[in-house]
Formats: sequence, structure tokens, C-alpha cells
Amino acid sequence: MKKILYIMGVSGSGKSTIGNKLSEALQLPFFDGDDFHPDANIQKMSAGSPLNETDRKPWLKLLNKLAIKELQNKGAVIACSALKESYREVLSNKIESEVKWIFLDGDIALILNRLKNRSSHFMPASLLQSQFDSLERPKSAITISIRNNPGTIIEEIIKKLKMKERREFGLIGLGVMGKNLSLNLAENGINLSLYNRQVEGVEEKVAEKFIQEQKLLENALGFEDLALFVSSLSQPRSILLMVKAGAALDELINEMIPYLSEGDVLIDGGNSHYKDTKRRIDFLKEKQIHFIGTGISGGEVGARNGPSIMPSGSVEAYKLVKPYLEVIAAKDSEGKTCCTYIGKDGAGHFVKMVHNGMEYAEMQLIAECYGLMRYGSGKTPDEIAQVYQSWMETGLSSYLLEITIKILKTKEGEDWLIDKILDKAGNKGTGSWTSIAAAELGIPSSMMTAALFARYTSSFKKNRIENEAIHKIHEPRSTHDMDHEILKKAYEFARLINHQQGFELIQAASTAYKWELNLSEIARIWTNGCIIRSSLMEDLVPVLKTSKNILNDADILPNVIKSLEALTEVLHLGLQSRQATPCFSAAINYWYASTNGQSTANIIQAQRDFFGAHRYHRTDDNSETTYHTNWSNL
Ligand code: NBP
Repeated sequence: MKKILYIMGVSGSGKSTIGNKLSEALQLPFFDGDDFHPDANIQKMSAGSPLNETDRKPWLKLLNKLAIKELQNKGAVIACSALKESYREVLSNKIESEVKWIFLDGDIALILNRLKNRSSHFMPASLLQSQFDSLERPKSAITISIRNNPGTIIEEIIKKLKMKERREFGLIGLGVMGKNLSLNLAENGINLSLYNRQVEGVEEKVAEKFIQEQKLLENALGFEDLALFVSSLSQPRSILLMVKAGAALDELINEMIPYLSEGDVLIDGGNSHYKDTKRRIDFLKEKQIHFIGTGISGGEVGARNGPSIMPSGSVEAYKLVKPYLEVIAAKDSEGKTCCTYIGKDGAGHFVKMVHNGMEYAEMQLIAECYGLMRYGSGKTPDEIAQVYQSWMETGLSSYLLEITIKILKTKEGEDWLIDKILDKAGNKGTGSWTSIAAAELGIPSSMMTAALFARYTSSFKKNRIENEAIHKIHEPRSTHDMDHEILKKAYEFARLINHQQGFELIQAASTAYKWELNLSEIARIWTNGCIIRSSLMEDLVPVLKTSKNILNDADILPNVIKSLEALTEVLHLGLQSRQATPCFSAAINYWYASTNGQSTANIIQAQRDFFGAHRYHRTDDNSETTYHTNWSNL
């Protein structure tokens, strides 16, 4: 941005020296105001007489003209004493917003001492007191003590000038995600202010230290004072919040409110619950502050190189932050950004939550295949990695398979690292939220729920060991020769069911909450950047344009039916080798249940009516009439 930097202060404060050095550092032309004095003024000062207002006015006007002219170009550094507010008004006339004042501040003793050593200067030291008498200290200048050496002074000026420049985008929370997203934003040319809370004695100056470590962030500003952070941003402000979801986020928002202005946009990029997002949108709307809830998927690496981004809230607010979010997102195979406006309310966080639920099932399926090969047919991790590699190369490529291959090949000395990792799966809640949402909406998302419960089961390690000792100690597991093509087909089938269930749940929420979600566009932004990206997801983008049930698609259906036999065989092998395969089982049970015109729910209805008089519909009556049977009298 073009600027006129006036270096001001009393005579002897070092305006020419500092002005020259600053102009070199900033690659701007330098003008010494004294060179523009008319001869009469110079003679008057050399004779020891102070200038009066009449002497000074044409000189100030001349400097103002010079400043206006230089602004047409790159801007300039101009040294000028500018002691009074009225002089500064003339100097900045018509260009107030482009002028920065840099005030060189020093006490009279120090300056007097310096002036005594400057025989070439036309200002005798005797006039210095009158300068101090005239000086009206500027209110909005960058004030720099002249006690330091010129090099340090220049560094300080540049730092403070940077501080004065408003930043276009703010980010709060420099944890794993926040750090990587800020590097991604900076790499895309976005000027940043960063904030991380200070925990006294534990972590201090987190943002400043991070900025110092990262060359990419050389233009960023770091804060641990929320008010200063907010005021460093240009308005309307766009601030990305990357903090722990839940109460911590509410506390942070409440703390920020007094510093925010109408029209500012807060973007919550954490894994917040979609109902909390709706609540926050409504709460902040009353204060004329926009709130965008956005799912961000891709973990640490995605955040750095391009995640998949799922924003929701008002369209008006999204327009304000769209350029920032879209530029940092991953790109799909056609170069389009993997960020799209999802819908209103907490739709973005809902979609991200279902993404995570699907991710649970995708991970569990890979783990179940591993279990069948490792413990069912005695394959080594290297051999299993080879099988997965062959699947990757024959139409089943996915990020999760790719990383599992790397995991299986990793060794610590002679041992596979995977054998040293405790078999207790953790979770951070989004999986259980998905199952709860599915239950609330009445949708049978059985695979993600099976995957969630598999994690819970795994966490009871002690019980599992005890039970194993009781039930299996003298019974070696039976092993079998696994046909990897059959396993591959079963895996493909189960993945299709998982994707169908995920999109079915999203569609149900869209209908229930009137979100009008675009399933194909959601699949598209999941083709890159996110954890469940895969060639299957790419195939689903066109399918979901026309169909809401991917299993009935003309191209997919024959494959599903062909794979059914493979899945039954795999389940049979699983039972034989006593390997739990909850996700595979959920897949086939969903398929059988949802493709069977005659279910067994008539038994359930009869039982409900028997013990609770809940009534039932009859197959021989198509109306809404319900019936009750007096069962005990029969
Ligand atoms: P981290 O645990 O690495 O970082 C959390 C950040 O929140 C830190 O900067 C922490 O500050 C800050 N914070 C906390 Br905790 N409490 C705070 C409070 N009361 N006020 C202000 N700041 C507070 O988490 P992360 O992995 O970066 O995740 C951030 C969000 O993104 C979470 O919601 C997470 O679920 C979501 N997410 C994570 C991933 C992932 O793969 N990690 C992926 C997608 C989404 P401190 O440094 O002072 O503790």
C-alpha cells in the first residue's frame, strides 16, 4: 500500500539519518524537509531567530504538494519537524489516510548533547528549548525512542508500521489445525493476524513465537491480547476460530463480543455440534455479527496443503469469507475448489459430522480386512500391505487405504510398529453424534454405528484379555486361505453400503431441516482434501446428480449384486476364524433388510400391541385405520 511516512521531531532528533535509512529499508524515496525551506527561512534560523507562522506556511504547503505528488508513485519518506498539530494538518491535507507519522522522541539533554557535535547544522542549540516549547506531541504517531542505535530504531519502526497495517484475516487457536491453516492462508497471500490464548507460566507468546519460526508468516501479526488482535483487522472482520469445540468456544465468543463490530464474521472451523452452530448463529445474529460454522476435513496435512471445507450459515456472510476459504481448500480433479456453501444453519457441521461417521466405518472395514488376513489366514503386515497395494492399483484407491499401506510397512528395528500399538481405539465424539443424529432422524446408519461400537468394544482391553483366557486358551483359531479377490469384492460392496447410508442420512437431515443440500456437490468436495477421499467418491459425483439411492444406480447395481456372494463368503470365514466383522455384518444385514419386501416387523408390531396396546395397521386395509387385538382373551 502506498504511504507517506513523515519522520517528525525536534531538531537534532535524527530525522535525516533515520529518514534516509528507513527509505533504504523500504525502498522509498527520501526527502529532507529542510532542503525545501526558502533561503530566507534558512538565513533566519542560522541567525538564531525562530521561524514564525508566516515563514512556515508556504514551506509546509510545499511539502504537502510534494507528498501528494509522491503518492502518485510509490509513496515517500519525508523528514520534517512538524511540531504542531496545525502544521501536521497542512502536511497531510487531502491525504490524511495515506499519511503515517513517525515521531522521534528524546529528552532535551540527550538532543542538546547531539546538537553540540553537529557544526554543519544551521539550527543553533540555543533554539532547541523553543522547539520543545512548541512541540505538541502527536496522538496517533508511531513514537520511537531515539536512545537506541539507528539500526534498532529502523527495525522498531518497521515492526510498528506493520502493526499499524490492518490485517485482512484473523485466526484464533494455534493448535495442530490452526498452525497449519495459518501457513496455508499465508502461502496464498493472505495477510494474517494470529491469536492464541496465554496460560501464565505454561505457554506465553504462542502466536509471536510461531510467527518468528515461520518465514511464510513474516508479515503476520501475533497477539495474546484479544482486544488488540480484533482491532488489528480490517472491517468487516473475518476471523477463523480453530479452538476446542464446546464450552471453550462459547467462552471465547463471549469474550470477543465487546470488541467486535456489526457485520464482522466469525467462522468456527472446529468440530462443533450442528445444533450448537445453529444456536450460535441465532445468538450472534441479535448482535448483528455473522457466524459461519464450517466443517474442515483433512487433518494436519490437509489443513496445510488443502482441506475439504464445508461452510454453512447465511449466504450473505459466506460471500464475505468465500475468497479465503475457497483459496485454501484442496482442488478436485478439474481444478475446482473443494469448498462449497453447504446450506443454512449448522448444515456444514452436520455434513462434516456424517463425513466422520462414514470415516469410522471406512476405517473399521480396512481393520476388519486386516484382521481376516492377519489372524484368519496368517499373513504378515508386509503381505497385507501388498494386497492393499494391489487393490489401490485396480480401482479401489483411497486415502485411507494409502495410509494403511504405509502404516503396515513401518518397522521399528525388526518389528512391525503396528504390533506395538495398543489395540484400544479412541474417539473424539463426532462418531457418536452421527449415530445419535441417525437415531433422532430415524435413519438406519448401521455401519457407522457398528464401527463406533467396535471402537467402544476395543476399549475394554482388560476384559477382552480376561475373557480370552477363559474362553479360548486351549482353542487355536482356525486359519484359512483367503482369496484376496473375494475379500476385495466384499470390501467394495460394504463401502457402497457405507456411502449409501451416509448420503441417506444427509438427505434425511436436508428434508427434516429444509436445508436443500446438494448431495453431488458434497461428494465432489469430498473427492480431495478430506479423509474419505477415494476413487469411489469420484464415481458417486455424477451418480448423486440424478439418484438419491446409489445402490439402485444402473451402473452400480450389477456390481452390488455380483459382490453379494463374496461378502457372505467373507463373513463365513470371519465366523470360522473367530474374527469379529461388525461392519461387514452390518453391511449385509442392511442390504438384506432393505431389499426384502416382507420383513419380520409384523411380529414386533404384534408384540407391541400385546403388551402396550400400541395398535397396528393391517395388510388387508390400506387406510390409516389402526387396530388393536385383545390378545389375552384369545
Ligand atoms: P488442538 O488441541 O491442537 O488445539 C486447540 C486449540 O484451542 C489450541 O490453540 C488451544 O489453545 C485452543 N483453546 C483451548 Br483447548 N481452549 C481454549 C479457550 N478456552 N480459549 C481459547 N483457545 C482455547 O486442536 P486441533 O486439532 O487444532 O483442533 C482444533 C479444532 O479443529 C477442534 O474443534 C477439532 O475437533 C477440529 N478439527 C481437528 C482436526 C484434526 O485432525 N486435528 C481435524 C478437523 C477438525 P492452547 O494452545 O492455549 O491450549
